[in-house]
Amino acid sequence: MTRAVLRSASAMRAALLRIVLLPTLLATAALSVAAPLVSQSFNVDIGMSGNGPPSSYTAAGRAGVWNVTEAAHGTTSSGLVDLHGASIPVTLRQIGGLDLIEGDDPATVGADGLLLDDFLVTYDAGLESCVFLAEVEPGEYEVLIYARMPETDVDSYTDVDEEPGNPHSIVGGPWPGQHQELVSYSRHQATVGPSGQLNLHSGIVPAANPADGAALNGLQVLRVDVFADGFEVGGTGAWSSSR
Ligand SMILES: [Ca+2]
Ligand SMILES: [Ca+2]
Ligand SMILES: [Ca+2]
Repeated sequence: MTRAVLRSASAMRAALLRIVLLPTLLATAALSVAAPLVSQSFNVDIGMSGNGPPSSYTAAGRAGVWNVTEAAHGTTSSGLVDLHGASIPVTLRQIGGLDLIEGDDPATVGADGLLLDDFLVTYDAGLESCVFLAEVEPGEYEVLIYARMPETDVDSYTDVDEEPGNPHSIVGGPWPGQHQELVSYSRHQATVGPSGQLNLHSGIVPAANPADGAALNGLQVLRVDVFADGFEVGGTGAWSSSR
């Protein structure tokens, strides 16, 4: 009897403790939801594993950790990290780029070569290399698509579904010694809605010879919303001046 009473008293204390603690726990949960979520800017080198640029490498966007994925046709890559190396829930599904190629342009050296000299290729005018990003935090993004073939007379045709008007860019040409818009990459401004989808493509330029191929070397996804705490300060800043 005594033991039962003791247990009962102990259970009552535990219940009281829960009642006292619960509002605190709820308040903590509310705070963590209200705080800005982890930045969703990230860099992806599409190519051979272990062959990514260093995190000091900016390319045409922002420096930060480079995810590296072979992004084989029909596969979904997960475990991505943001520029700071923190895990993000974003997944990357690739469809259409059937060949992963290591093709060295002697002109691209150092980290530029690590990004550009490995890439997916499509040789089918009706089949682009498509990257379907999911679980992207809704918001405004600047998207850079690296789409340069090592052959300087072959171009690629890029676009982002979530860019208003869905404009297409033609990317290619001799390496100018550094990244240059429409030579090594195209720049897009995209709005990610509640679906969290962000889809980008690199395909054969209309009327070009499909046998020459079109490349997808990598991508940078830069969130341009500015949070109250200044954690995310925007994209490259080139967008507003270039349009
Ligand atoms: Ca090279
Ligand atoms: Ca690489
Ligand atoms: Ca690459």
